[in-house]
Amino acid sequence: MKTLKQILVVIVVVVFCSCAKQKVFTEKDIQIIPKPAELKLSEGAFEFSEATKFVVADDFQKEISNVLISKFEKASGWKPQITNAVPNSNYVQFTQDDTLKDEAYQLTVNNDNITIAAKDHAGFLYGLETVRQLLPVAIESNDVALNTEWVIPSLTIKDQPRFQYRGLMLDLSRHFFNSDYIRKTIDRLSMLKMNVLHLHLVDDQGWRIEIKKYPKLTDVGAWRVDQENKPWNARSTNSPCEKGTYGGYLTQDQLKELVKYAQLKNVEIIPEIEMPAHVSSAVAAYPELSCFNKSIGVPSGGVWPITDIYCAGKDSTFKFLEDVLDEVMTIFPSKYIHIGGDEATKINWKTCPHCQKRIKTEGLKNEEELQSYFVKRIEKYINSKGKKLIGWDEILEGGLAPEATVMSWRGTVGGIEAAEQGHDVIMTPGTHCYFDHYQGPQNEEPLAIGGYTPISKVYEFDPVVDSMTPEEAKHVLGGQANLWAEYIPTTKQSEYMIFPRLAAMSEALWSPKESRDWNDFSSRLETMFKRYEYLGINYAKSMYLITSKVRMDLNKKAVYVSLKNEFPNTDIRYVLGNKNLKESAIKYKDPIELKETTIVKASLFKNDIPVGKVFTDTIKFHKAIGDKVEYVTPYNDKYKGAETFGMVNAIRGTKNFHDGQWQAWLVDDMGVIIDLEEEQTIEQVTVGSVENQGSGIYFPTGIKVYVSEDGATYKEVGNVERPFEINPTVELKDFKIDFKPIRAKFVKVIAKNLKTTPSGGDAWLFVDEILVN
Ligand code: TNX
Repeated sequence: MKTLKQILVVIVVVVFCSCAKQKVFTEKDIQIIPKPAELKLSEGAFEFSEATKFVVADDFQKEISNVLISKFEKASGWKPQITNAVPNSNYVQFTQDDTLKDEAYQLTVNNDNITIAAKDHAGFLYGLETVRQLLPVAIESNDVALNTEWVIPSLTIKDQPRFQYRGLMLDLSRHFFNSDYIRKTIDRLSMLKMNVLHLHLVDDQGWRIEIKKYPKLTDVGAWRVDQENKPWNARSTNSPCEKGTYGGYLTQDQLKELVKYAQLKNVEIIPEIEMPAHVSSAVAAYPELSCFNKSIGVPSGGVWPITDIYCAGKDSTFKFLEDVLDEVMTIFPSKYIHIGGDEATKINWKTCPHCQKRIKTEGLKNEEELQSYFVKRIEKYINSKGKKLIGWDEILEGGLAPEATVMSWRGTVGGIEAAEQGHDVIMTPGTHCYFDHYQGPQNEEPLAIGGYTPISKVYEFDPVVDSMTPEEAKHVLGGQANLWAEYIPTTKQSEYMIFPRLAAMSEALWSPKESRDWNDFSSRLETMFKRYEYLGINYAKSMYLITSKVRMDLNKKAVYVSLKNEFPNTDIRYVLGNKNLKESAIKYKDPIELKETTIVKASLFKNDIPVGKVFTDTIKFHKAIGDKVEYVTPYNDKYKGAETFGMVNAIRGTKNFHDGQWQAWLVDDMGVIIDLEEEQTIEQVTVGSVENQGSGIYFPTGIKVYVSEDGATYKEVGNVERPFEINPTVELKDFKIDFKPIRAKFVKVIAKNLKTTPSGGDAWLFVDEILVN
């Protein structure tokens, strides 16, 4: 006979359980990124509680369970326990299933328990990461989240990766990032089931790995003169005598710790030791590594072309590299060593007696083949230690090393060629994988290197190219996002560029191709944003930004403004003039027609509430719209803008000087004559310009305005002067020249070019519009 107390307990438990399980889940509630290969929702749910046990069979399972348990401890206030024995109910269990593929897992959730079946550590880890993403986002909270039910739906998931290589590259050289940040990045990779962290440890601007046999690599090579106040590509050359103070490096102990940590997260760290170019930092430390033993300082910014490279003739260079690689291989157990190989300008090799001798004795045709010899010799060494070599696609030039894996960055062509030759390939084309590119409209984004790779573009990435045969496609191991760090001085900026684009990359590399669906992904992403917020990740909200396209109809003298953003079926609403967006916004459908100077304000709305940043643009009409423009000095062929009417079409250029709106002059001054068609009273001329010193583009140093009634005799009516100033940003500016009202039919504007940049190069002058009023 049961006692009354026992019966009561049973009733309470039943009532309690059935309450918790009242939540009915639909597919929409499941917001996992990357999307699992197969998912079947069933009725019911599992609720985590203080009594939930994690049943583990080994230390790895214990360690990964503890990570989730500590999240419960913080977010729920209670701590599930670990056990080796399977309880009657309410548990999470790991079960071995050797029939599953590498990294695959099967997750079964029912009212009573959860099982994660896998063959390997990775599978167990990913099963648990999926459980984490099934839980309410508050599981990421550092404070107790009250009123949260820790319930996940009953379901079966059968999941496995499409590609075995799913990577992210961090460039630690252009700006240094410490262990702490790398550790966080490893966590974030594994949350997205990414399994490679490629560390770019060597480049011109800093050597970032301790090598005990060559201490100067870090004593000297890890530090540069601080010129962070100047644009990357306008930094001056440092003398070897000047001591560097800006930089840093990772010790071997720190790197070993990271490797160990990454193993727990199924992330393989692949070190990249660049050669033969991108090594100014090493040459600064040991000048004898270069052809002519040239003493140089560690560069503080852009170096182009890269000529201070390793000598390929001296045997001592190879001795040095073998010593370095020996130490590298004791730190990193990875199957691969990346040796760079990109962007070597081989002019020193052409005149270096050692290199020329090598070309002769090895029977090589030219310097390209000498690079190929270099890489093959290093590959032999790496292979002899049981490792494989990866190089950037330049290693194809002059003949590929026999076992090499190619990382294709200049598009997919190199990858295709390597696969045709039967080599393995990792695809990282700049178009889809370069996270140093802009992800939103350039005017709204923090300074970046250039390019435009919004998250929707990353999401389209497919490492397998249509033209490949099935045999070639098998050689495609996967893909990788690269975050080059010339323009990434802080961890905040690094996070901003990586997230949320990494989520798109992870789905492109993990999920079956057939399940790719931008609408679905972008809605799941909003849940991921909430996770990022709890985790303190400075993710970009660029996909909320509105971009505009402006078109001019010269006959109607009307401008048409179209608006869009990256979310599908977006509800964009706008107002014209000074109206309030919240109160008066109208839904955007077709391009907005404007015939006079107007302010356009727009925002994305969600559930009738404006979200994201408000878009504002003023379309300025003026007296010269659509008028004939004659060029005193012709614009440069590379930047024609909108040709003849470009200067007077009311369409403004953006900070992206390739946007097709800019006309440019190299060294020459700008000189134009506008024919107003009939005599008019005018009192102001405005010249729109952009400055991007890193790209050699400078504001005019002065502007003069002349007017004429007959087009023959001109009279100067106004001018401005503007001396050169260092400017680390990209800036748009309207230069206004006011004068006493005057009647005129012709307006001549001369803008002075800086002509010579501070570092002695040719200066560009860019103009998008001349407004006459
Ligand atoms: C090219 S990608 C490089 C890097 C730069 C990057 C900037 C590659 C192998 N080389 O050195 O940082 O462009 O986007």
